[in-house]
Amino acid sequence: MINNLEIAKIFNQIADLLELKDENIFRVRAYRRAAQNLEAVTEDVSEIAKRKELTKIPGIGEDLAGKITEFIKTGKIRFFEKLKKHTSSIYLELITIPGIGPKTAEELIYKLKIKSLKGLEEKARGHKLSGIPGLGEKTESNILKGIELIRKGRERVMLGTALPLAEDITRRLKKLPETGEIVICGSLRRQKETIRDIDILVTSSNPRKIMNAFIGLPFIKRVLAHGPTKSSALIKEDIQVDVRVVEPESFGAALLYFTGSKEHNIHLRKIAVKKGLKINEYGVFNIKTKKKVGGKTEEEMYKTLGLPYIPPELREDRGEVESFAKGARVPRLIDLNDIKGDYHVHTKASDGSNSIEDIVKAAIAKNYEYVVISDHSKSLKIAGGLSEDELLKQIKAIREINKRLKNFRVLAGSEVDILEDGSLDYSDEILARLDVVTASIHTGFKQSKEKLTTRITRAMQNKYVNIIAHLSGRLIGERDAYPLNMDRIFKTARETNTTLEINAFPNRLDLDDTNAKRAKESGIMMAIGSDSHSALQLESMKYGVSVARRAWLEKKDVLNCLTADEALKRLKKG
Ligand code: DGT
Ligand code: CA
Ligand code: ZN
Repeated sequence: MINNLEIAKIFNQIADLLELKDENIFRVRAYRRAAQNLEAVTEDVSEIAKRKELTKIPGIGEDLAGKITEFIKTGKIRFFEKLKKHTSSIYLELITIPGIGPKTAEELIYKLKIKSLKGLEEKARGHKLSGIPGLGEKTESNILKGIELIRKGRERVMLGTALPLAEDITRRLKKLPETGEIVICGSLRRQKETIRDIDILVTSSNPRKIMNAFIGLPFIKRVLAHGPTKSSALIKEDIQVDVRVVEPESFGAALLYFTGSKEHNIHLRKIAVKKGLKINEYGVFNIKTKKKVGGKTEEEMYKTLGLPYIPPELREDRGEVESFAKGARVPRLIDLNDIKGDYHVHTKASDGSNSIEDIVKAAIAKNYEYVVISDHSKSLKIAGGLSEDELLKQIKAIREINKRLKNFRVLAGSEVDILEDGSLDYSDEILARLDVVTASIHTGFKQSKEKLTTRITRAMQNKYVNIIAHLSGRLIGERDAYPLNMDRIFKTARETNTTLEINAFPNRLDLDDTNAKRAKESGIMMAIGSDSHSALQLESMKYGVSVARRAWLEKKDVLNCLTADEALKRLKKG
């Protein structure tokens, strides 16, 4: 499945590069449309290619079909490689900075002779960017922030990027007869929103075989260390992967150690010492007798410390150790199987690529019972927002589709823009006809904390608004959260019975884990929305579930775990 998304990404990058070269706008659009349509295809393109049916995908003609075939065969598209070579790397780097477009990048390179991010940073600090059209003092500080974000982004990758790669590696290593247990550890097992490196733990009768197989994987770019039981390598996405083989007798101890977090482990070690025990990656030992008293399983490790099993997502030393040591109940965290519906899906009526019927099919395949269609509202023109008429037509179409469906329901929703003054993009009269009204901010991020907070609380006070989507507006590695008075937001959400969304799109994850936990503690329900723009993206639900788990959420906290009828009842206002 990686193929489709990988190729879509390259097509988008080709579009960017062509745009830089002032290429024919239709050609640019053709690549973008092809990319979006590829993302919407639920079957692996290599399967479609085998049947010679690539040109049946909308927007894919002979030329693009050829490029897809080339990628499947060689892992590369020569046209793309050539384009990249002929575009200077500083150019490519500059346009990734938020606020710098192609024209500004050109000016920076030719007028100011910027040759590196570092050079740009120095000039911005020294206020030397004025004189470049479109670049004032405010932009200088934005550029500095942008550079900082990009630096951070390079050190850490998103969960949604790292997880499929790690799963691909473990899937391949699992095929070896010498592999016993194999588990992804570290921050990835704790499902943190970003990850620095991939840690994998294996038990095996033949460690060397595992090591050789690992460093021989096709996507390994550079081997950093190759030992008898531990190897490290960079994969082609420039992420470091560490694989360790341990004895089955120490597997639990190693799992605990390499899952972390480091802070959680340090806390456990202190508890151990108080009990006359010592723990490390090999097991639990009695300090006096030096005898090993446990280490085969994680459960056993926790038990010897007088603790119940603590799920990896809670191991952040945010109070879990104290609380469970005192006998508090370990929450029964939700998991993907508990999800009965998706609260945030776009269709081709606005900026998505699939029809309602396509989405329904994909949702049924996921065993969902319902899905909320929530296209953009009229003001959001760049995202194809629906006019009142179009929305009313869509609601009617949804009612018709429901007549034909058994055991599945489409709920008519909308992602209504919260305008700059906190009013909504549709009248109450229109909103009243929807099953679920989700409101969110897409413009005017630069308002003050006070203004933004009031804008959102005003939206919550509307009696038709059920959910606030992507509350903070952050885009991981791209845009920070805008400032909000969270106490006021939570208080108003509670008072108005407004649900907060956990947006599951991999670069949003908004609410994040800490805010979702605080929302729960404030008595607020949460709804997970994949924010899908294609049927394939319904997959992102799992990343929303990760956030929910890290926020200690149980079924009772999450709307998706209710049936449609139960959820609609809970969403009622007043
Ligand atoms: P990351 O990679 O920054 O996203 O986060 P982690 O948690 O995966 O950190 P990493 O890869 O440095 O180490 C993996 C685990 O190994 C970590 O969660 C806990 C354990 N570990 C690493 N260094 C230490 C240490 O100095 N002390 C203890 N107790 N544990 C450590
Ligand atoms: Ca790690
Ligand atoms: Zn949105």
